[in-house]
Amino acid sequence: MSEQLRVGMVGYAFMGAAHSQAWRTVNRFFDLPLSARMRVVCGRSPDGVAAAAGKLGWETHTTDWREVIDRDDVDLVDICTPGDTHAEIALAALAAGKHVMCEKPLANSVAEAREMAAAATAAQARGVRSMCGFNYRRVPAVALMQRLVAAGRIGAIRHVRAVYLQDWIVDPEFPLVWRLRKEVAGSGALGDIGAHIIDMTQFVTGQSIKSVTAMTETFVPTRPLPSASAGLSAASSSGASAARGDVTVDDAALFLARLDGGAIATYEATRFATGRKNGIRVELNGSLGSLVFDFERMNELSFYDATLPTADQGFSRILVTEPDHPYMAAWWPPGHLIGYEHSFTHEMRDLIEAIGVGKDPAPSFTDALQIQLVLDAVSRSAESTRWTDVESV
Ligand code: SOE
Repeated sequence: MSEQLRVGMVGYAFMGAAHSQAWRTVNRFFDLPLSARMRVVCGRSPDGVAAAAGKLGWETHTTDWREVIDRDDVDLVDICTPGDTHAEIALAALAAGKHVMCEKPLANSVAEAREMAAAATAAQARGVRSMCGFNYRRVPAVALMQRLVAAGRIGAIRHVRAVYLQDWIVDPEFPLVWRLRKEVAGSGALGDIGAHIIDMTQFVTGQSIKSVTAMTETFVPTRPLPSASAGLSAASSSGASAARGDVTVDDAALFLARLDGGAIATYEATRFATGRKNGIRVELNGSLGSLVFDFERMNELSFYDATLPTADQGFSRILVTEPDHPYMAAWWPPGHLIGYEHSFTHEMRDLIEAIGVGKDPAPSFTDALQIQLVLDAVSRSAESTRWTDVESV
């Protein structure tokens, strides 16, 4: 039995459940230097957190996140709360010498993200590791895309085309949940889902966004206030009251970008793409070929190899289920598919591996700060209607 990595998690809603299944599963499929132990889960509602502990598999529970950090039997703090609490919890955890896993986006502002990145860098000297949770880069097909680009298989990248499309707030009577309030979520579609495609495209291309020109839109400016029963992420318009409040974030964010390796890019993140539930698509066009990832077919990667004889050319579908595909050797025999939740298991795999061997996991808080700087440039550009440079880390 390997040494333990004792985890305390703060937050137990959607992301908390996703992380919990990853912590539960990871050592059962991957051989790792440390074995995750789910010591304590924290949430604000005493009944809610007690129920979540039982359902998700945590040994104990508490309503006080400071207790999670103070406990001697917690080595890592996993932050799955809304963005307005990330900085305070992460900074306290790092100061206490705990490793930190923090859900994306890292923070609600550049100032907070800078402070978190500086604290994480300082903590590295004490062997304390931290990582930001951009799970989609751990989908095997996305990791394979990165590998093929790095191997030069599509040559010099000219175009990057990325969309993240949802439709869960198309109904104007959908309540004003926390994701629609700037003071809690930081931004709307931009930070929540735009951040994912920023991370995915920078990860697969190895290029960073250096300047943007953007527009954002809020189609429904007021919404019914949620009733107490609506929860943090009410899934429907039931549970709303008659009183309305202001939506203070973007419903959609679109931008053009220049990357530092010469590629030009388009990005679209929206919660108003009616019929698109969680549609993520990333396409790269290079001098030697193209690659396309579509989350609705997440076990596949499309590859157009322009170096083949003309008669043999065409988009081919790689089924990413072979043992020599990223992460796949740990799962099922070839041809057996995996799902959304596996991306989180892979995230914890990489985190545990890094902590166990004493290296820094990626994306680091500094990597996540750079994404925050892109989000900030997009917001500034949408306001000024001008091309805007991304500040340097
Ligand atoms: C809500 O838009 C959300 O849960 C995001 O917060 C996640 O990061 C995304 O993967 C799915 O949608």
